[in-house]
Amino acid sequence: MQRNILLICLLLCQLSFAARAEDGSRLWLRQEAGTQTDIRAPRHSPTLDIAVDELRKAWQGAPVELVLKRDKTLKPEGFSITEKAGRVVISSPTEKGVLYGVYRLLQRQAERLPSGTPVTENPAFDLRILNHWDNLDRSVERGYAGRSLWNWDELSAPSDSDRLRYIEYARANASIGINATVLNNVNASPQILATDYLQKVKTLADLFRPYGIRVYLSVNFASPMTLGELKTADPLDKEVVTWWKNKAKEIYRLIPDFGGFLVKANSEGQPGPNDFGRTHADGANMLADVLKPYKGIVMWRAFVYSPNDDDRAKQAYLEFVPLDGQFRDNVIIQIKNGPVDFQPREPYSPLFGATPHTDQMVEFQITQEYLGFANHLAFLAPMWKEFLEFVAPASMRAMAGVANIGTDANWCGHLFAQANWYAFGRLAWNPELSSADIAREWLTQTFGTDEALVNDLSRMMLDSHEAVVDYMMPLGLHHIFSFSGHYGPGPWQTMPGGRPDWQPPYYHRADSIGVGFNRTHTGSNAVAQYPETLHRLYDDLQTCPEEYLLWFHHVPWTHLMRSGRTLWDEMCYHYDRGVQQARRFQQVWDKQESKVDAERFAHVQAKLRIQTRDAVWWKDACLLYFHTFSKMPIPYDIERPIHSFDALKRVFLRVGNHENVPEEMLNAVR
Ligand code: BDP
Repeated sequence: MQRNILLICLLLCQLSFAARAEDGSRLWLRQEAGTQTDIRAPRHSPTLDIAVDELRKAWQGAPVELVLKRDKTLKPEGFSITEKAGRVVISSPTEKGVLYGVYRLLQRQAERLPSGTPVTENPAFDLRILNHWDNLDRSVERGYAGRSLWNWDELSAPSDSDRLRYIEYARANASIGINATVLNNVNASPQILATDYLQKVKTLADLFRPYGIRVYLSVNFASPMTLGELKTADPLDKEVVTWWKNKAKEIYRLIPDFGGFLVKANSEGQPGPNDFGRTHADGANMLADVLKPYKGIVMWRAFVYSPNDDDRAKQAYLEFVPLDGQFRDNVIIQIKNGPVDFQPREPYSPLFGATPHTDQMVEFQITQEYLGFANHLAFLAPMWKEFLEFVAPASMRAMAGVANIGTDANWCGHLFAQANWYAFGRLAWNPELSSADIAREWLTQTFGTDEALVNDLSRMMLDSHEAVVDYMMPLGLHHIFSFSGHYGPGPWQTMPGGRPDWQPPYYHRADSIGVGFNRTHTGSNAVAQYPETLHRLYDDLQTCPEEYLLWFHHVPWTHLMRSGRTLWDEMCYHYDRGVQQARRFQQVWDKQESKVDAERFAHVQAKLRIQTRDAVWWKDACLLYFHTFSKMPIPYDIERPIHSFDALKRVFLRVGNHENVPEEMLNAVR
């Protein structure tokens, strides 16, 4: 512990030094030096020592007293900040709560908010958890910010620089209220449960604990076979149960506050209880029983679909609703926000609210798998808030976010992608916050309080998600990415003999009549999975909100939209608007040149150039392709295509089947 405190001091010194390299590594934690006022804590402990250090380092106001006190109005991790007799008092029933209070005080200082205003806060969710999709070879599935933070080879004895990075990670999370992390990919290697890896996991758990962060693991359901050499992983087999029990014992001996397991089962080739003729409930309950004595939980993912059934969007619901009531109380069903897969825009998944006897949690994707990777600026708070308009936070037990963090100096690849990590933490703490509040908080902490800068950039952030939807998949279009990485457009791509639900035409269904997936009562009837009022609203072409139109309906090209335009024209205008927005973001950013340090300025400027080029690529590809069906002209008042359709189609052929190759793809069309 002594060593950790030393390291923390080293970290704080380094940070105050860092004014210096403006590489984005300091995230939103860029406070000026504190004024060394009197800070009092009730005792020494790893967590309270951090709280005191943070204040010593950055607090510039009145003396502070940290108080541990039960209070009927506060949840265990809640806190209050008041001012009494010239002292700021931060009070909470727990040390974690005190630490959260300290970070809030410092955040308010950075925003220049009045220090005298009393603040009382309780987290909306007890569990606010990041999901890392990190592999043991340090690759990151859908990761666009370098390699995995976890240097597994050296985790038994991490170098000082690795330790610092782990501590900074924990600190950043604590500063926004994240209190849990799943370290490894849901496509889990069984190896993570091997004894040598558990020792490494313990190293991280020990470093994160003072920051109030508990560690969880993704587990491979077949681990008893691959790791334990059993003949089966059948959840009802006695030997299998004993294997898991022993594993749990081993884990908790090393990590007494271990949080539990995240499981992707019978999905995209992962093993699961169905392989042994058992249900998802059988599988989840077996693990839940094993973890129960230690107060551990199971987060069981609902992301399941198979190629044989009719409509992929219906499948999670069909699988899980009949199992409602069969799950143990320490199982939470983890459901992606939309029914298909983290698309730029999806209606909410109708599974939410459909299992009243089973706990549910939402899984958001912070990493931008379908939103331009770390190249495009897309502030995701508005997208998550859209989901929260339909699903009441109180109906869920937790919020999970697929992390966008890696070894890049700026952690997230794109400086503005930090805002998505930030927004996830803030919304998991308080889903009532508006996207504008969150943008403003992040901007002032990241770039300072210049009013014009904050206004300009906040507008840009708030418009950015819609812009991406516009130039990629407006009006309810979805999953029309090229196969090779979910980055560029590929609505034309087919793979003879391949799974239809892995091919774009399955989703857009364009033909000479129109475009869109008929999910109404005359089609797959996915609409019937929604509560009655929404069911009726979505089922009717006249009342279906236009942002979901082609999600639910196959619509004639000549259909008249609310604007009075045909569907075809409307689609063209959306694509064009997306491009124009991207161009506008460049202007807005360039205007800040004198207000932002050169390094961060140039970084964002370069990213915005890529984004605009990509937006044009998307617009040209989709309009030229859909034109082959509509045969209608692109309205003459919008930008003409600058690429030929043939050249755009060749991009895929040249790039082949690689992941993460945006630069090559771009070069091919430049
Ligand atoms: C999809 C990703 C894939 C993930 C899968 C999941 O393309 O890499 O493994 O989701 O969530 O979006 O399990």
